[in-house]
Amino acid sequence: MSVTQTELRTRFAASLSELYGSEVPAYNTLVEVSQEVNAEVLAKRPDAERLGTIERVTAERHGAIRVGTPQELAEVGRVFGACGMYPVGFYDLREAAPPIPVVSTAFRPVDRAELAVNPFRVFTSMLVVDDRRFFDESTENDLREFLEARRIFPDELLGLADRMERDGSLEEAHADRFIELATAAFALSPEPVDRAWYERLEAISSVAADIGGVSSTHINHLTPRVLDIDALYERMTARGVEMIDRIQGPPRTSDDEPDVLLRQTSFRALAEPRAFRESDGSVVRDSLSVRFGEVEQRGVALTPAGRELYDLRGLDALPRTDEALHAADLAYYARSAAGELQPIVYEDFLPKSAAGIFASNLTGDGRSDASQRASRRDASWLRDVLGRELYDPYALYEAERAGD
Ligand code: OOG
Ligand code: NI
Repeated sequence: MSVTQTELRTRFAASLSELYGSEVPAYNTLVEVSQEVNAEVLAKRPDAERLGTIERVTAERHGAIRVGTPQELAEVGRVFGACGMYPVGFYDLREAAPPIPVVSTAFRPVDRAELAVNPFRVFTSMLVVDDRRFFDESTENDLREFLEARRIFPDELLGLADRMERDGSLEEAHADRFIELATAAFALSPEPVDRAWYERLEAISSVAADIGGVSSTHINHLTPRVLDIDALYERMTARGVEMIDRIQGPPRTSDDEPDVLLRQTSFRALAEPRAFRESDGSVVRDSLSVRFGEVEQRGVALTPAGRELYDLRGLDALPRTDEALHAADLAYYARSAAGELQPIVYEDFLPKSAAGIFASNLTGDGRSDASQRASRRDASWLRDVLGRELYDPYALYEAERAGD
């Protein structure tokens, strides 16, 4: 028996979910409460599945990972490529408030049918070590040296990934091995963290320390999808889980109005035990708070015009029915065989919310100097680094609307 890319993605998402649940038990609570809320919405609202079947929504996760070098990013592209997940969109979080020294993309399936079977996606950020607004020359050099000395993905894993992309299938034993190695690559490392180095980076940016201060990478969060994020927020709070102070993204709409884009919230980063190496060489147990539990609710994708209106004037500027959103070309809809409007779900991310989620889980705003030289990073740079096509989210929504 051989394993397809779709099947590999499904197994990889499940395996990461198991790993993350074993590392961050509060994540299991989040998944449990999400499923509770989803079952209730399904029982109560006849249109509960208009943005995806309950099977899809129940399996749906997005992960977030952070890497340090173009080479690591290209390798991430190969590992996810094996799972039928391709880079979509370019996000520059250096422009966010507060600024974060990373640029990002999201790896995800790009076909509707693939998304329907398993919509796993991973928001992937790369540290920009040569951006002088954050890192002076000596920190840049030290970061480069540290990052270039580490290997996140073993050659065996990359070899299996390439074989899967080339052949479109893997033998069962190879697929098992791929899952084992890929999951291990994202586990929290027991390797002691060099305290002085970590703290030097942390003073600049906690995200820089999380990426460049440790010798491996890890999933930062794994996010289930919920059909009523306000209900979830209340229920988590009632269970005694400390949530960040708000839900990011557009405000709640009433039950008969379409949900748009993406709403997200999270429970606060938890103190996790980590080993540290002190300057005298001794190793001590301490903790770091960098990983948190996020949850999301998805709505209809907006067109560029709809998005501009939303970014400038907020949700109130948009009409409140599918028909009006469609007629004004502000959101994407397909037509069912019966001629009904079917919302095309937003499959991507919102940089403002991403920055908000980053910020509410950071220990401090860090330090940056806007008068210093920025380094150029854009979609074409990202495409070159990845050595593969970088999809434009709007082009994907357009094609879907057109029925391509
Ligand atoms: C990524 C933050 C972005 C989201 O859902 O917007 C993100 C990170 O924390 O590394 O995951
Ligand atoms: Ni996230």
